Order: sequence, then C-alpha cells, then structure tokens
Amino acid sequence: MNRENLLPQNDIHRRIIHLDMDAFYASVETKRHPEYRKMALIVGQDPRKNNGHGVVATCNYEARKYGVHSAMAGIQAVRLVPKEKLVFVKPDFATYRAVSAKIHSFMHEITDQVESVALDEAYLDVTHNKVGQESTVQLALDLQKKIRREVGLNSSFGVSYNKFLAKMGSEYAKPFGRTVILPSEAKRFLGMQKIEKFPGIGPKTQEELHKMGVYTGADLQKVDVLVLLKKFKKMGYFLAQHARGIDLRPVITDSEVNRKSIGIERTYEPAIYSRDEALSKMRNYCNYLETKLKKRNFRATTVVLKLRDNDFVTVTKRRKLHHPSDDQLDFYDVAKDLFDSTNGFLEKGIRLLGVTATDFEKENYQPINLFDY
Ligand code: DCP
Ligand code: MG
Repeated sequence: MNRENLLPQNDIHRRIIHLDMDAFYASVETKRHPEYRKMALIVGQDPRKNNGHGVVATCNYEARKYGVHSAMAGIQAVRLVPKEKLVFVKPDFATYRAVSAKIHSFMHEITDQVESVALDEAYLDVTHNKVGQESTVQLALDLQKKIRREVGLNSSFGVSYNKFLAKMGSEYAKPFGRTVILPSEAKRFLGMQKIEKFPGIGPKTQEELHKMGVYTGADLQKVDVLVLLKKFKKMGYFLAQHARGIDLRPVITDSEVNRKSIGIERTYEPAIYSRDEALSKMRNYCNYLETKLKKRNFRATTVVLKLRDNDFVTVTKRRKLHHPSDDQLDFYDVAKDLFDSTNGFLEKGIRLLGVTATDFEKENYQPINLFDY
C-alpha cells in the first residue's frame, strides 16, 4: 500500500484567517505613553524596584533588538539593554482585555466563526461570512486596517485554507505582516521553514528531529510517515500532515468551547404513544449528536434523556457512560435504558423528547489506529 494513504485527504476549500497583534501589551502601553516610542519598552515589574524579581510579559520591537523576549527574567533584560533606553511598565490587564474585546467585535462583524487563542490572537473561518466578501485577503486587510484605525494598533495576519498554515503565515512577516499561502504554494512554503517555526514542535521534539537530520519542512516532508508515527506516535502523525499542509482541525467558536453540552429536543403533537416510535426518534437524535461532537472533536461522558407527558410532567434522567464517547451507539444504549426505566410516559403520551450529550472531555487529536500497519 502507498504509505501516503495513511494520511487523511487534504481539504483546501476552507478560508481561514489567523490574526495576531504585534507586541500586544507593549503596543498598548506605547500608545498610552508616546514618549516611550523610541525606548526599549518592557511590560512587567521592574526588577530594580522589586528585589530583582519580575518577568518580561512582552516587550516592544526596540527591546527585541537587544535580545529581550517574553518570559525572560526582568533582571536579564536589565543586563541586555543600555540603561538610558530601558523602561518598564506594569501590566494593566483590564485595558488589554478591553482592547481585545474591541478587536473581537470587529472580527464578529465579519463572522461568528471566531476562535480566540489568546487576548491578541484569533482564528476566523470566513468560508461563509456576513459581509459576502469573495476575497479572503481583502477581508483580512480590511480587518487589519480597521484595528489600526479604531484602536491604533498593528497586527499581522496569515490567510490560508487551514489553521496551521494561517498561523504560520501570521508569524512569517511580523510585524504588520500580511501573508497569503495558497494551496498550490503550501508545500513549498512549508519546505522553506525551519522546523522551529512549526507551531507545536517543542524543544524536545526539535532535538529529536535534528538527530534524524531534520532541520526544515522540506526535510520533514521526506521522512516516511511510518517513521514519524513510530517515533512520535500521534504527534508524529500530525507532523507528517502539517509538513504536507494538511490540518483538518475546525475553527471552534468561543461559544462552543464554553459550551457544556450538545442536545436536541422536539415537541410532538400528536403525542407519541409507541415505544418503537420514541426509540426511533432517539436513534435519530443520537446520530445527530455524533455528527455534532465529531465535528468539534468533543467526547461526552454523560447522556441525559428528557421526557414530558401530556400532563406536562417532565423528567430528566442522566447516566454516565463507561468511557468518553462520540459514538451514537453508546449514546443510544444509555438513552434507551433510561427510557425503559421511566414509567407511565407512553400511556399518557410523550409530548417532548430530548437527548443531550454532556460533560465533555475535549480531544484535540482524533484517535488513530494506524499502528497495525
Ligand atoms: N504574553 C505573556 N507571557 C508570555 C507570552 C505572551 O504575558 N510568555 C502576553 C504578552 C503579549 C501577549 O501575551 O503581548 C500576546 O503574546 P504574543 O506571543 O502574541 O506576543 P506579542 O503580541 O507581544 O508579540 P508578537 O508581535 O510576536 O505577536
Ligand atoms: Mg501577538
């Protein structure tokens, strides 16, 4: 068998934007203190006033020229930057949150398919969007311009057909970057990148890859999928996909992430008196739940059945599954048991029937079963 067949088929039909603010906290502070524009500005406690304690949350691009970066000890920044150029500003999260909310409101003018990754970073799925704009690049440019005009801050974006590439794109030309990666260019673009630039490859994996002689995306593309699978398990499988420009993860909207359950219920007029009919509806509901959960990469651990009879007597019954699942058969088994444990509903007539899957365990990666090959 062709080993490339181990990989899922690519989907190049979505239109995804990844937008990330440039030196976010630092830019907010520079806007507030224009007198610091030429300084190396660091957001964080000043270690000189704080017994040597303090960490760099972020810094402006001037400070980065000296090698300062996020998560560095403040005291090290003091060593790197000439004293007369250095300024520390205490973080003001309330303002960062407010600015972030404003930026998000602009995003939601385009689409509600917005997944926030941080205060300053989000994915937008604009395949279908509210403004009916055909050009994804134009949408991204307009958003970038609007943020600059309305809140006075710069951002970078990447446009592509999946999240991985869009994110690579927004990093690629920072600051004030605009990068578009077309399906026909993806493999070449990835080939040119150092593997350090691949989101999700941490220092340990980097080291392992270097030992295998893999330094660039092109090197990674040449490694057999099975080798990556054996060495890095699931992560290797996703590395192989990413190297080829495949990333099927959906944009998970913020409201969905916070969502506690997915359910479906319907009212019936006339009421249902037949067990078979009720079970058949439930089977359909469970099928719907499976589709919804799979799409979002969620697995539920609890199933809830809701029934209401003609006298408006309502019960909800819940039961835990033996293991987290997105399988309709698991849901149906439990829902059916719960249904059979109720009394009197069929005699009175069921006027509302619902099944809900809840208590999610979020799965980032699809379970795979390729080790048998
Ligand atoms: N942040 C933090 N601690 C870190 C990393 C980030 O507090 N270790 C905060 C400060 C940043 C914000 O999150 O302003 C956004 O993180 P980014 O990684 O996007 O960094 P910046 O926006 O500051 O810079 P860039 O221009 O590289 O995006
Ligand atoms: Mg940023």
